[in-house]
Amino acid sequence: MPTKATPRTAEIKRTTKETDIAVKINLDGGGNGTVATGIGFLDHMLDLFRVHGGFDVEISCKGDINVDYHHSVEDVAIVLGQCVKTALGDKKGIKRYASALIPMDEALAEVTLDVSGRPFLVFNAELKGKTGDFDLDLIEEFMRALSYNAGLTAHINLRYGSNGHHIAEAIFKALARALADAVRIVGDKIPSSKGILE
Ligand SMILES: [Mn+2]
Repeated sequence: MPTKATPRTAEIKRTTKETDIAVKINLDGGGNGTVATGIGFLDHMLDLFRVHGGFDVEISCKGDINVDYHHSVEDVAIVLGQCVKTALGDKKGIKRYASALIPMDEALAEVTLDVSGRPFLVFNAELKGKTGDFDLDLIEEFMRALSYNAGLTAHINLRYGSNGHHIAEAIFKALARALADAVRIVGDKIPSSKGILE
């Protein structure tokens, strides 16, 4: 059984013509770390992910933000997802399923996860327009890239809310808390009747 003594960690670097990214994660950390993606709002969301998940996270990204934020947002999610999947290893002893319902002022968001190894995203949240200079429709792109590369089945449902900043924040906090709960070690078996989780 994985113990506290063997923290589940991963570190991945990825360089393309569009972005240059390095991500480090410890799923059994204390919420420490630094995030520097060159995009203020994304740094804010990833800091929430780090703190509310209790994950130690180091993220750096140098991306083609002269174009827009799309490549950087998506590629950070790809590498973060790959790190989560790598750190989880064979998933022995994890809780696997978890859900979090998190309010942020007038917004209430629910994230339900299955650490199944089978990627799937259901995203029911109206997020249009901008907050600051950040296009809010990139949140769905982020969640798709993260869930596909981490091997998560993720259902993201906004119960209600009107302010784009609040909605995004409620979603990231709910994601972090649901993920922290779903990857928690609660036993010593692989939680699947197949005996394996990809
Ligand atoms: Mn905020």
